[in-house]
Formats: sequence, C-alpha cells, structure tokens
Amino acid sequence: MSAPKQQTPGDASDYSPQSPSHGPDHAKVMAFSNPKALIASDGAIDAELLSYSLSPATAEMVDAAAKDVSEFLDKEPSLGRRMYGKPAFQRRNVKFFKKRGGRAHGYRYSGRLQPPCATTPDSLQALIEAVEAAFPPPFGKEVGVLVNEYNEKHYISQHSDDERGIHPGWVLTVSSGGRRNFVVKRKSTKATVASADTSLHRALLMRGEDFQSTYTHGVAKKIGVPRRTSFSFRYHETRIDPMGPMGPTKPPAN
Ligand SMILES: O=C(O)CCC(=O)C(=O)O
Repeated sequence: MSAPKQQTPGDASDYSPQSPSHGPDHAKVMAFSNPKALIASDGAIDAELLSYSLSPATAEMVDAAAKDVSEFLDKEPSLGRRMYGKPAFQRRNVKFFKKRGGRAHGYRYSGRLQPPCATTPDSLQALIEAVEAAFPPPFGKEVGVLVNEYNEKHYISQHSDDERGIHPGWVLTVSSGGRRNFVVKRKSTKATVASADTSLHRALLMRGEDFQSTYTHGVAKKIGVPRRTSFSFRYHETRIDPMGPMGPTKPPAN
C-alpha cells in the first residue's frame, strides 16, 4: 500500500468552503456549499471532482458576470501555430481576468501567456471576491479566472491543466447558460469517469495533487444549445518561475 499523501493547500482538510460561524441559516447564504463527490479519491490517488451548490445570490452574480465579460473576450483567438497546413485557432472565446489591483501575471496555456484583461467588470470582481472568500488561496498565490464562452459549435478538447504558474491541485469551474457536459476521462484507459451536466453542476472543483496527472477534462460541442460561459478559477502564482516544477505539458489540440 502506498504511503499516505502529504497534504498540500487545497487538500481534503481545506476543501470545505469557509462559512460564517454565526447565524442560524448560514448554509443558505454560503456562496458555495454542500460539496458532493462525482469522482472520489480512492486512497492511493488524491483526485476528486466535487460539485458545489451555488447560493441564489452567487448564481445571479455568475449570470451577470457572464453577460458583462462577453465584450472583452478574444473571439476564437489564434493558437499561433498551424494544423494540417492551416492557421489553428481556439474554438471558443476566451480571456484571462484577475481581481482589480491583483498581481497575477496571466495564465500560460497552449504554450502562450494570456495576459490579464485591463478591465474587470464589477460583477466579475464580486465573483472573484466570493471565490477567494470561500476558498482562500495558499500563501503567495491569488485567484485568477479564465473565461471561456461557447456557442453551440464551440468546444474544448480533452486536456489537463498542469501548466506552470498555477497550483496543480485546485481548479474550480463555474458555469452560466446553456447545458453542456463536463467530461472527465482517465488518461491511462481513455474511459469516461464523469460526465457532469453543467446546468445542474454549476460549480465543479477538480481537487487533489493527482487530478491533472490522472485525468483529462473537456467540453464537446452541442448543436442547438444556448451560449454557455465558464469561469475557471485557479490559484495563480504572482510571478512565473521558469525553473518551477510545473513545466508545460501537452496543450489542448484547440
Ligand atoms: O468550460 C469549462 O468548463 C472547461 C474549461 C477548461 O477546461 C479550462 O479552462 O481549462
């Protein structure tokens, strides 16, 4: 049997959102509550997919932020490389945001650094603050958010979020709009281990130091559904250490 894993920030001891300690009904007002494991850790592998309930106020905040960020997103931005002889571009609209006054450099994925948007709308600022209050980042890191907006033909291929500059054991994806399936597959077998309807599971936490090395996740296209916006919150380093342990790995194909 393998030795118990060492705890890292974001491990089981601290995945419960911080709750106000007073008031009879505090569960009702908690921004994120009632975590349910859609994928459970099995003892040897520290990797869980947890679905959180959103409070009504948080759900409203997410929907407002989805509307407010749309104008700032890069529409199907280039991947800066060619595939099958043609310029490759991302099959969705994207932008990285940080909290106002924050120091996150940006989000490095697909071999490129997405710098933070110069504007963080009020609704998104409130949402980042709610996430930070519920899931306080470890020392030296702060919450940043990659927004992905999908029309019915948009998608994100199966991939892992194991690039440098982020904490590898904590990624929270919060959804607004059209119903999609957030699919998690085991890397070794390609078997699907979870397929979460994002209109029912609006806040999904990929937690655990083995999650990204064990699984891939992705969202397939779905014709006929309304636009969906996702907010992928991560704990970002406030500077990127090129010698750090989280070197770039295989990016999503698009
Ligand atoms: O839209 C989603 O929920 C997935 C986003 C995602 O996989 C990512 O930002 O890496």
